[in-house]
Amino acid sequence: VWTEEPRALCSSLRMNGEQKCDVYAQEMPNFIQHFPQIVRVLTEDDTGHPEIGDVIARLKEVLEYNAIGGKYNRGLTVLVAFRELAEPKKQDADSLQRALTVGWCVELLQAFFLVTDDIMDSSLTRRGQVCWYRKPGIGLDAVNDALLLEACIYRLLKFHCREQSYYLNLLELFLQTAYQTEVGQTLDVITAPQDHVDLSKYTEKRYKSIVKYKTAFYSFYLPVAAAMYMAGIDGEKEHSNARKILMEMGEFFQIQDDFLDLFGDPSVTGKIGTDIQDNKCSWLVVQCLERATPEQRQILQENYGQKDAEKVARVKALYEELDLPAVFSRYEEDSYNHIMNLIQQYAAPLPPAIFLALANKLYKRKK
Ligand code: GPP
Ligand code: MG
Ligand code: MG
Ligand code: MG
Repeated sequence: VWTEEPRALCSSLRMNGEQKCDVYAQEMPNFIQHFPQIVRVLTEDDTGHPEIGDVIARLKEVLEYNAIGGKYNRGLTVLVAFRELAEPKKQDADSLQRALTVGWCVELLQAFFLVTDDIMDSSLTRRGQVCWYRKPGIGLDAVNDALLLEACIYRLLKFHCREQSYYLNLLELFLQTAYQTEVGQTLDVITAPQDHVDLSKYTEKRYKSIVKYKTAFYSFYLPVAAAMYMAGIDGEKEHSNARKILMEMGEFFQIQDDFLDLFGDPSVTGKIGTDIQDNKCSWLVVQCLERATPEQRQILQENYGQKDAEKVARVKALYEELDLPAVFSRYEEDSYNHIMNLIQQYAAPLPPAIFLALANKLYKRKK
């Protein structure tokens, strides 16, 4: 049943109702205010090396265009989880400063992925503005800009965390997560060839592998795991329990993303969908194939994976005939219940509030 709102669960855990539950909103001003310092540290290189002054100016522009304007959920999760996990006496100003920085590192990893993902997906808009690679004068130079964003992660980690006992854990976590995401992006692009439609590849099994790697690790496990390491929690059991919940949230999050790609409002999501045109193994096409008659399958075969707006509209109409929006609503409800069960089962010894606050951000989101 869809009665237990995260808010109700929070109060049942004797948390302070909505106020304590929306820790994300509380941390937001703090998080945003830290950005100028991130830019300052990253552009200080300038002073000793005047010959790269123009590079630094470009980097500043890249950071401001591509790291700002999202929801900051991933970055805020580091901060929220660190506050829940670290003992109060270990939450001094310097430690919080480091948690803010690591949160921004997750946002920079995201910016690096999004700049390149938008090129691969031929997307038009992102976060309510033109994709960076589509800006006049940028084009494929955006590839190098993305590489700069990635390099910034490791420069920040070195600058702020090099002396910390968890430094190596954080480095390995970011490197491994980037690899996993790239594995996922590879699965995503090779399952969506540009020149032909092969409906037999769009299976539930393939779908789950794609989203586990391309989304769940970096969006959910990474920020919580980073906070765990910073709080001194480095046991394999603790990490695998947290991962169990977070990977499931990640799968749900990407299913929502696929649903919103077609049924979301671009003025709210900030991006115009491309999954049908791009021949993607989207949750919608997988659901469609599980329900389609041979005739409907033929319609999909003839209209999927092409730029033509009429063909895209034909696919959307087919999804509506099959009631996929209702299928999604049912799935959302089931997934919510499933995740609440996982939290009860696997949160300990971590406070369930970390996972509940995340779930609170996720369910029924429109962007
Ligand atoms: C989301 O896919 C996955 C990513 C943004 C990871 C990209 C990974 C790289 C290694 C580049 P998506 O294309 O559905 O996202 P969106 O809908 O935001 O474009
Ligand atoms: Mg994309
Ligand atoms: Mg993509
Ligand atoms: Mg998408």
